[in-house]
Amino acid sequence: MSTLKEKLHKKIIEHRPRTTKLLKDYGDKVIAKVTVEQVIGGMRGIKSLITDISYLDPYEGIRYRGYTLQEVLKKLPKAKGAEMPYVEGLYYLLLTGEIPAQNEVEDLIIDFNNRRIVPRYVWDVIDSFPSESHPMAILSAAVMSLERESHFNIKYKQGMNKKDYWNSTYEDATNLLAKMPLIGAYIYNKLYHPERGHRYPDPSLDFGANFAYMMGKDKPYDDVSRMYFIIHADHESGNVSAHTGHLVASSLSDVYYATSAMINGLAGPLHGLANQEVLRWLQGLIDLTHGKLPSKDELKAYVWKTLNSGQVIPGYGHAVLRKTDPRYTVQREFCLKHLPNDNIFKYVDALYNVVPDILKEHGKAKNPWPNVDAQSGVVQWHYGVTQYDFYTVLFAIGRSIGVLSNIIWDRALGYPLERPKSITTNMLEEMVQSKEELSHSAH
Ligand code: CMX
Repeated sequence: MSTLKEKLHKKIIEHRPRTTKLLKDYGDKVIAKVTVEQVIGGMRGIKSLITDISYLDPYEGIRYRGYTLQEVLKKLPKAKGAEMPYVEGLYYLLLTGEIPAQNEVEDLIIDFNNRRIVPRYVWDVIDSFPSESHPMAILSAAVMSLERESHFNIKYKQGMNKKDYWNSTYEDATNLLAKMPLIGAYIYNKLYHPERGHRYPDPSLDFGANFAYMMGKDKPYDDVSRMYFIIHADHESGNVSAHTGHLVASSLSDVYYATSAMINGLAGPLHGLANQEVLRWLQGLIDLTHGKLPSKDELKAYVWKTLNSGQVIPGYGHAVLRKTDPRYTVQREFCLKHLPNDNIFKYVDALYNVVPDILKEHGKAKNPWPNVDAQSGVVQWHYGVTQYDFYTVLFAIGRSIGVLSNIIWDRALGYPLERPKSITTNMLEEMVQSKEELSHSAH
């Protein structure tokens, strides 16, 4: 057993009695109430999911296993001369709650490298996609095609004990995660740089550096990739991609089905696709102003025009956050250090100074502050990844780290099939109306 898997096993054994006790001793204790607004309004804020991998505070932002993003970036081991930590170290942290030592991450990098071989049929599936297909549709199908490799399915058919579900799920999850950057880079090269042919991975490189190598990018794109995958990894359980992954896996569908489904959820413009929408929206503004940074009044007019035409401002607002997203701030700090004079960065920064006040005046969005997607495309564009349709694939590679970690723990703690109850509009009306109103409406 690898060091990580051994440690994980120990943590699972330690954790199980906590879940058992909660269920046995406090199973019927009420911890929250549900309002009509929440039922109609997409279940906002209903405390009905459990995860220890990450927690999202509305005012502070995300914490991974109790660590803020700044702490994660500071504490996780790094390659020599690197600014950003190894992505493999984050997987270790999310699974165990512990910051790994340098040698533990190095072991894991070797383990990941051994799992990188992608069957040829995956390339065939990608190659067979018709032109103009969206990279997220291709990614989802490529992951789905790998389903036949599932260890979980083989073991399940052989009659596996429930207590062992986590073990083959760990194997499936780590196998898939190791392959995700290769699949992403292959899609990129096929769609936008077919002249490059098939680039093979470099076994001497870690997750982020190998991705940069396969994308044909020099330093500091290795750090850009590490930063990108780490900050997008998890955002607790209720967001569309994480929740979809969890929901699908709860029926004991294997991680290939669950990850493909989470990719499909991430591909919507209100969620992960917003990073592509931000760049599309920014390009509209840049074209309008012929690349010359507009005045504050011109910016305001552009923002109002978008709002008045009934569209959302991409990259702003959030279902949970009520302040500037720390994932935005991490990327902004990277931009200030590495690309302070980048023209698009200047546009993004200028918008930061006008959009929140406008959204407040507009009076609809509960959170007028920027989210992760407002900033992420700018970094990619600066380093030559200008094909913004591809940005959500990068998000998906990162998000798979958190979703897969969660699924392993879901299996370890025996979380059941997810199955909430729905009601009809008639039932809801009856629940809220007083007896008098009911008899009145009956006449
Ligand atoms: N621009 C304009 N209107 C916005 C807005 C924005 N950026 N954010 C919210 N609103 C509007 C909503 O559309 C909603 O309008 P209606 O009452 O007409 O339906 C109203 O304000 C209230 O919405 P909310 O409760 O503040 O936000 P939700 O929880 O419903 O939605 C989100 C959250 C992210 C979908 C929304 O803020 C949005 O559409 N933002 C722009 C898209 C975006 O950046 N998405 C990426 C989020 C991060 C991620 O998942 O990657």
